Amino acid sequence: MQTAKLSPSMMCADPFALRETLEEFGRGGVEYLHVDVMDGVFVPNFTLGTDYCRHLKSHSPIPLDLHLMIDAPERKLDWFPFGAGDIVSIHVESTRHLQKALAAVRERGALPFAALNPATPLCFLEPVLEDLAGVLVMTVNPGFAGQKMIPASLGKIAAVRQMLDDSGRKDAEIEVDGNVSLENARKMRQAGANIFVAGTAGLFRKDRTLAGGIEALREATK
Ligand code: S6P
Ligand code: MG
Repeated sequence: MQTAKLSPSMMCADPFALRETLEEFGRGGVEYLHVDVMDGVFVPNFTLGTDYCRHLKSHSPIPLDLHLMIDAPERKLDWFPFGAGDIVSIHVESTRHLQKALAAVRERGALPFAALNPATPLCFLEPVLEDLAGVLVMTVNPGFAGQKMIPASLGKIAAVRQMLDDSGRKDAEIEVDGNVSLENARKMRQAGANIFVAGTAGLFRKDRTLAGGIEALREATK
């Protein structure tokens, strides 16, 4: 099983305390900063954009985990700052040129992930198994924080793990995004996930400090 990694969802972070938040993430050794990019077309919301990514890059050494929820991402990759060590997730539903988009991410030295909405079947991954470094399994419908995990997600994570293992891609990672609470994180880990997007359910909570949340998530995903 791959090492468990944390990717805090920056759309859930307090925008007035970003400096302290990034310092805390540095101390906690978080592996990625998850940046939700929404265009109001692919998903019914707008969120973080290219300048925000640039600011994160210049204020923190933590690699970015770009979650592109935008139409035709292959035409927009040049707008974003990413390179070696960063993850870029392309939704299979967002493009007619999935392989091209994944290859373009790889060409820039980053890690191409294919993202699946909850109702998207696994077969979309088959033609691109060699092109991806990982799969992002959405455990809620993308667009908003604070939703409940769709129960079928756990079976889907296990099925993706099986598919990757059976096709000689034991090295490929599985990221999960949506309602990663301590309880769900444990189940997602058991099902085969190893990168956990930490949002309002597990990390950005009033009853826990960020340091406490990181520690609790580490424990839940051991
Ligand atoms: C949702 C987005 C996510 C959320 C995250 C929030 O469209 O892709 O990354 O920010 O899921 O986490 P939570 O714990 O509030 O569901
Ligand atoms: Mg996301």
